[in-house]
Amino acid sequence: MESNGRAPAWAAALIGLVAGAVAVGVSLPVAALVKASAFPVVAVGDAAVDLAPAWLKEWAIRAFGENDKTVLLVGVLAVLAAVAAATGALAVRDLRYGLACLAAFGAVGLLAVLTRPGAGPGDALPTLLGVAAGMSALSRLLRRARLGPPPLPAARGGARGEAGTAPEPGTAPGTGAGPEAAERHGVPGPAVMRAGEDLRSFDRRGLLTAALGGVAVAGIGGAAGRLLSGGAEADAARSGVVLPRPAVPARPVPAGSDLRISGLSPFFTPNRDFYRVDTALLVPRVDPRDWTLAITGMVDRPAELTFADLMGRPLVEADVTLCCVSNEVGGPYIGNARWLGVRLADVLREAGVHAGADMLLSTSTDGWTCGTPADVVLDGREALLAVAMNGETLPADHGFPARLVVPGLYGYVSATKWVTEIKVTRFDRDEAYWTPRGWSAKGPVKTQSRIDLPRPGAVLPPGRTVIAGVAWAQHRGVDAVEVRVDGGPWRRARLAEAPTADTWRQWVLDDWDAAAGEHTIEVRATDATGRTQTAERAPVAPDGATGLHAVTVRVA
Ligand SMILES: Nc1nc2c(c(=O)[nH]1)N[C@H]1C(S)=C(S)[C@@H](COP(=O)(O)O)O[C@H]1N2
Ligand SMILES: [Mo]
Repeated sequence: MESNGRAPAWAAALIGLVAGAVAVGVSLPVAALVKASAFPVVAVGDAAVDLAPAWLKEWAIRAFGENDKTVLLVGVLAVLAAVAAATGALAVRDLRYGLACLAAFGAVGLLAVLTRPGAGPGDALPTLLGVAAGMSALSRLLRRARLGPPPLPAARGGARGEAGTAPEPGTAPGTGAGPEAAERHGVPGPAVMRAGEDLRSFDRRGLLTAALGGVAVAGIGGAAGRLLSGGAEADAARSGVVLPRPAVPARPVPAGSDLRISGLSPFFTPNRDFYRVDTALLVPRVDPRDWTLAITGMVDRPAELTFADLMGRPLVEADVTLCCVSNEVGGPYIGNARWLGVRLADVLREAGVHAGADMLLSTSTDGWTCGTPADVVLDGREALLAVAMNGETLPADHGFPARLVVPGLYGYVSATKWVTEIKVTRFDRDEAYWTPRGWSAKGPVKTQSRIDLPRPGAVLPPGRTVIAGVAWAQHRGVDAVEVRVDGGPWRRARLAEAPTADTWRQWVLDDWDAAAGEHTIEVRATDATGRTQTAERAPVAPDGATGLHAVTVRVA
């Protein structure tokens, strides 16, 4: 026991942290039962993603790459922990301050949860129960540490708060305002005073055992949350999917599409290496048995497709290179895959698209939306509702149970993952997620090329050196790639084959005779419409970066 009831700083912080952990731990299983997006911690993170200005998001993507979400979640948890510790510090002064702090934080969580797309009043439950549990834990911890309101000498078993202290949740109001309480606000007798002082001296052991109890509650809550979330069931259902054979197999990949040069991006990007870009803080894990896709809006026959419906239809295979509008010149957010799925145009034609409709507004389980030009999807290209990627059931990261893939458009206007609705509409009536955030409503892919070899900053031996990379102009096709060194003449690289105009093409120049010194290598592509990519630099926003990829190396 320590002296005179003053709490050491660590005890205050511990009390706050454990109370916070109990709040989070209790809200988790409730959210698992209600819905994942009703978990306030993630809702606050999601809201932060949606509210963050475009420049901040671009900075985060540039600074943290695909780890940006982990960084954000860690950030949210760090803020939570700091607030929890502060709550503890306030609570040891006066329980009411601590409770107010928890309530304020609960209000932030509620606001985030209730403003998520598709939120209902029931979504408040995880936050409310979590905050109530946190409040209860806070007062319990204080009491066990003998830092809280002292129990009344007359009523040891049922320790009550001082008059005016917020009642502990779960107790009948009024019990603390009896005659004893009134007495304690008068001039208390010496015996009462002594008893109170004794009880208020810090009980370290009491706090630690209570803290262990709180941690156990939080841990059990977290484990129950995992069990109840159904993520495991969704994963199991995904593993159980048997992919049908394609009714229309992909065009054969010509020999020589993959030059198999070590360090050069392979023609097909393995799923584990495929870039991931989305706004989802936690990857949605959708059980295909609960999933449906609604075709709504300007159609004669609105429809609803189940996963079994999709799998029962003739499936088409197509090789398509997907890239992100946020990809800087030379950046990594591009990959090529073999997709298997239903032709989106068939589904739309069955529904009967109205004349005058020019936009497909697709929505994912997490509320993200995407606007795709209808004419592009209907012009005969292999626009798919994909269920598989590179011979594997769509990975959860890439949109299981189904996603859209449209050759020739950046992902933000075409590639909705975890898609649940396609509304046929008009660009002058509807707006997709990124449009009010500073990105163009339409996003055709710009002709681009990238140097994979040599690596920037490489130190190379003098002599013959391989320069190689990829170039893309989806749905137009790449016709030529040229390379120059130190601003010299442009030289034609050798282009690898490609099955269609919808994928990237590898290229190589293998006779550069590197002399000692520093050299800058640049590349440019020309697409099948005869247009050469511009050297003029443009940032990624609003509709994709331009400029030439340049790599500087040292030969020594
Ligand atoms: N549901 C959902 N789908 C989405 C996004 C998203 O944020 N949410 N981002 C899009 C963007 S910007 C891109 S570039 C592609 C990336 O697909 P990938 O992660 O499978 O590579 O997904 C698209 N589909
Ligand atoms: Mo993107």
